[in-house]
Amino acid sequence: MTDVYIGLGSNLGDRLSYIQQAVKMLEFHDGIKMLETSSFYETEPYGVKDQDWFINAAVKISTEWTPVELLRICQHIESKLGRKREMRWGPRVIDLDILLYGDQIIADDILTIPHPATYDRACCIVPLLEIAEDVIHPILQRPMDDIYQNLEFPEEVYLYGTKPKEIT
Ligand code: A4P
Ligand code: MG
Repeated sequence: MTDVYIGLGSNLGDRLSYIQQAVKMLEFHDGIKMLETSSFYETEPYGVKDQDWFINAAVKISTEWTPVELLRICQHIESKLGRKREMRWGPRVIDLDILLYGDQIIADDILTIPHPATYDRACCIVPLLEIAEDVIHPILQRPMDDIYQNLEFPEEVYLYGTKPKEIT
């Protein structure tokens, strides 16, 4: 069994419901034990700026599925929830990213683990921090909160429901 962190994001339609449904589908999937769920956050879009804000969250699971098998499970959940693959970094009803898979480092055509978002995206790191405080990033060899403290251009991140009204 390996401890794995998965990041969830949505910025289309009923964002909250998509994230909640995806968490449940992971939780009740064969061979996956749900260990922890982060709070939900509203996050400024990274990459393509001209799109709605996201809701992001992260979960910690324990699993025997290999990284590629887990990717297929995540993609199956995405398509069950109606995700269509369109623009890179563009709007999506649900996105599941394998952020960390134990301390494995993978870089091939199918998978990049740790996920690139774990280096520099506040929208990914803030939820992750809540449930992976003591985790050392396998490539950077630094704890997640140290990575967070040193982000150069962090996107804005608010706990769900606390985003000031003047921010659209
Ligand atoms: N892939 C490689 N490594 C992984 C991994 N660790 N986990 C491959 C999951 N997938 C991985 O993904 C494209 C391909 O990535 C897959 O076929 C898989 O083999 P995708 O989900 O189809 O496409 P995508 O998500 O549009 O592309 P990408 O590059 O993964 O985008 P990101 O990096 O996920 O960014 N802003 C905020 N605030 N919050 C967000 O959640 N998300 C994005 C998407 C942009 N801006 C955002 C957010
Ligand atoms: Mg993705």
